[in-house]
Amino acid sequence: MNYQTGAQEENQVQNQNHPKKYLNYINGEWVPSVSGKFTVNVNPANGEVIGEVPQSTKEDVDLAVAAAKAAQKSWRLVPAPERAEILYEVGRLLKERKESLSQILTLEMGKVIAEARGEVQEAIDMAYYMAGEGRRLFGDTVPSELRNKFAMSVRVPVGVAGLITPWNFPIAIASWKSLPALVAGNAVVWKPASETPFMAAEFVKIYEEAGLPKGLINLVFGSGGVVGNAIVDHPDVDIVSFTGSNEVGRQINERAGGMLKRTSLEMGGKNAVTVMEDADLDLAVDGIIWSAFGTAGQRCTACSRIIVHEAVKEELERKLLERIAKLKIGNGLDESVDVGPVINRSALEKIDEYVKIGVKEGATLLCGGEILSNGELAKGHYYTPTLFTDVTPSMTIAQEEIFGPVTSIIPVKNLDEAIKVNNGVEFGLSSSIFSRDVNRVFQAMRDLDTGIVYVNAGTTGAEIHLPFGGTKGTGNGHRDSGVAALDVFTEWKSVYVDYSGTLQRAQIDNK
Ligand code: UN1
Repeated sequence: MNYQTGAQEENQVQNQNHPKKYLNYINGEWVPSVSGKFTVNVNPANGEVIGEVPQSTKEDVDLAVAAAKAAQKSWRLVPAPERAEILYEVGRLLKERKESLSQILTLEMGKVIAEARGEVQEAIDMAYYMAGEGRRLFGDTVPSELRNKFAMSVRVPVGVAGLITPWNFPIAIASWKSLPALVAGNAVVWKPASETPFMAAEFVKIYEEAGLPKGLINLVFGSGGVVGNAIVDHPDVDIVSFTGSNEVGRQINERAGGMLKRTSLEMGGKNAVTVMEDADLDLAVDGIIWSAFGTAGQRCTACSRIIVHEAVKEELERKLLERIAKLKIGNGLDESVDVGPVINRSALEKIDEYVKIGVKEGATLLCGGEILSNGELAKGHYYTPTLFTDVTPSMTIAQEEIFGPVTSIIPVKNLDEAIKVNNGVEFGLSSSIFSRDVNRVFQAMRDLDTGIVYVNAGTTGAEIHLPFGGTKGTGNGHRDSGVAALDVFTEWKSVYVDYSGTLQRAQIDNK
C-alpha cells in the first residue's frame, strides 16, 4: 500500500499492515482470552482482514477488575501531580507517534487521514490538559459558619472505572474517559469497540511505555453482550462511562441503576444547522459540508438536519449540490479523498434503509442515495453523500439518527420556528446557527436545547477543554472531557475541622 508518510514511519506502518493477533492487557500482561476464541477486524475501505480480536468472557473481566481493584488501592495514595507525570509522558508518546497512529486509525476505522490526524491530536490535547489537572483537581475551601472551624471539599477517586467506547472516535473518546479517570486516582477496565482493536492496543501500549503501574489500565476485547455486561454488572466496578447507541445506553443504565452504580452515558444526536436569511451562505455551506459529510457522517455530532429560512432555501440547495458534486469518495489513506467508507456492511444497509424510508415518506432526494458497487470501491462500504429537501420535522429521516453521509433540508419561516424544529427531537447533543444578526444569535444561544451550540460554524469540532455531551436522549446529565469529566470520575468529600476544642453545633449554637 502506498502510504504518504515519512520514510521512518513508513516501515512501521507497513509492518502493522500484516494481519495480527491482538491480546487483552490484564494486570500489566498481554494475555489471550480464557475463551481462546477470536473474531476479525477488517479495513472498511477494502474488506481486508487486519487482525484477530479476542472474544473475551466474564472470566477475563473478573481478572481485569480484580487487578484494577488491587492496583487502585495504592494508586489513590500517589499524589495527583505525580500521577500526572505519567499523563505528560502519554501526551509526549502520542505526539511522537501521531502519524503512525493516524494511519492505523484510518486503516481500521476508515475516516480520511486528515481527520484521523485531528482525532489523534484530540487525544494529545486531552493528555496534556488532564496532566495539568494533576496540579489542580480543585475543591473549595470555604468559611465555616462557626468560629475556629475549617471547611473544605476535596475530590476523591470513585474506584474502578469501567469504560465502554465506540469505533467512530476510537482514541479521542478513549482519551476523554481514561485520562481523567487515571489522573483522579481511579483504575480502569476498558472494553473498546471490536471494530477498532488496533487503536486500543496501541493506546494501551503507550500507557505501558509511559510507566503506568500494572493493573491501572486493563484492556478486555469482546462483545457488548458478554464483556460490556460483565463490566456493568461487576460489583467492584464503581462507575461505568459509555459512549454508543441510545439503545445500549438505556440497557446499561437499567442494569447499573439497580446497583446504584454511577453511569455516564453519551449517546446519539440528531444535530441541526440553522441557516437564517441574513447568513453568509458560503460559510454556511462550508460548515454544513464539513459537519454532514466529514467522517462519512459517523459522528455523534454530525449535521443531519439543515433548518433553512425559506427565503434562502433554493440558493442554499444549489450551493450545497455544487459542493457535494466535488466531494471525492474513496480510501481515506488517499490524501485527496474527502469522504471515506462507513464502518461495515450492516451500517451501509441501515443508511440505505433510512434513505428509502425518506423517499417513501415523501422527501425529495436531491443527490446521493446509492451504495457504491463498482470497481475497487465495491470491496469497501461506501455510500454517496446524500441530500434530501422539503423534509418535514416529523419524518423518520428528520427524527432518527442515521450515522451516515445523509442530511435533510427542512424549510422554516422564522427563527422561532427554526428553534422549535431544532428542539423537536429526542436528542440534544449539538446545534448550530448561521446568522449575522447578534440579537438572533443570542436568542438561539439561549433557546437551542442542546449541550453544545455553535455560532457561524457547523455542528462538529468540539474542543477537549470544554464539556462534551448533551441533553434529553443524548445523555444522562454527565459530560465527557473538560473539567466536567472530573465530576464523573470523582466523589466529593466535604471535610470539617473543628479546632475550637468544644462541641459546636452547626445551625444551633451560632443562632
Ligand atoms: C463523537 O462523534 O462522538 O466535536 C465525538 C466533534 C469531535 C468529537 C466527536 N471533536 O465532532
